[in-house]
Amino acid sequence: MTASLAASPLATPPKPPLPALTRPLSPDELEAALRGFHSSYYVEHPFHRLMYEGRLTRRQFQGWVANRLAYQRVVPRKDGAILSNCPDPAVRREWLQRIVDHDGSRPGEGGIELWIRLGVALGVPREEMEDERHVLPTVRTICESYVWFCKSTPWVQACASSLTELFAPKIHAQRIESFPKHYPWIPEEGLAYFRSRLVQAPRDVQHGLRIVRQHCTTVDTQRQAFEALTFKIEMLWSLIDTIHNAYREE
Ligand code: AHQ
Repeated sequence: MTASLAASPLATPPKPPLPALTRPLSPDELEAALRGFHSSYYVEHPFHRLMYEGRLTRRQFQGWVANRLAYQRVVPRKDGAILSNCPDPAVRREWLQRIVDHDGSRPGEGGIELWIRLGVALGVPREEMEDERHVLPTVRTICESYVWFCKSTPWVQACASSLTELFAPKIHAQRIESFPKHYPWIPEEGLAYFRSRLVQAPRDVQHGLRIVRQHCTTVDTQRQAFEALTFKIEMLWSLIDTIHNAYREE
C-alpha cells in the first residue's frame, strides 16, 4: 500500500484471521473462525481504552451514553426485521425474547429504560436522553444501517451479525470493574444495564451460534456469515469512532 494512503493506526478494526474457505468448514471450525473476530472487536478502540483506563471526561461519558441510546433503540427494531424474515416458528419463539429484553413487558421496564437510567446516572437529564437531541446525524445513520441490513439480508446472515456479542461480556465486565474504580461519581445503579447483559448476551450468543452452525454449511453461506459479522464489527467501530471524534478533548 502507498505509505501516504495508510490510515492512522486503529482508524480501522484489525483484520480477523479468516480461513481460506476452500472447502466447507465443520461446525466447530466455523465457530472457531467466528470467535477469531475477537481481535477486531471494538473493545480495543481508543475511546474504550480511555473509558476503562479512567481517562474519560464527564462530557465524553455523557456524549457516549446519549448517542449510544440510538443504538439500543434500533436493536429491537432489527430483531423485529429478523423475525419478519424468519420462517421457523421455533427460532422466532426464542429470538422474540430479545425484543422483550430491550422494550420490557410494560413502560418503565427493559434494557432501553436501564440505558436511559445510565444516562441519568452520568448526568444527562432524562428528557435530553429520551428526545435524542444529542444524537449525531452520523450515529443515527450508522444505527439505521443495522436495521436496513437485517431487513434486506437473509435471516441467517442477519443472525450471524449479532454474534459480535460473543465478545460483549468482556466489555460489560470492564465497565462494571472500571467505573467504580475510576469514576466514583457514577452511582452504582448506573451499572444495572451492564449486569443485565452479562446474563442475556451469553444466552443470545448460544442461540445465534446454534442457528449459524446449523444453517451455514456451504462455502457460500459460511462466507456470507463472515461478511455479516464483518459488517457489524465495522458498524460498531464506526459508531464509537464518530463519538470519539465528536467529543475529543483538545
Ligand atoms: O447492549 C447491547 C445489546 O443489547 C446488543 C444486542 C446485540 C445484537 O443483537 O447485535 N449486540 C449488542 C450489543 C450491546 N452493547 C454493546 C456495548 O458495547 O455495550 C455491544 C453490542 C454488541 O457487541 O453487538
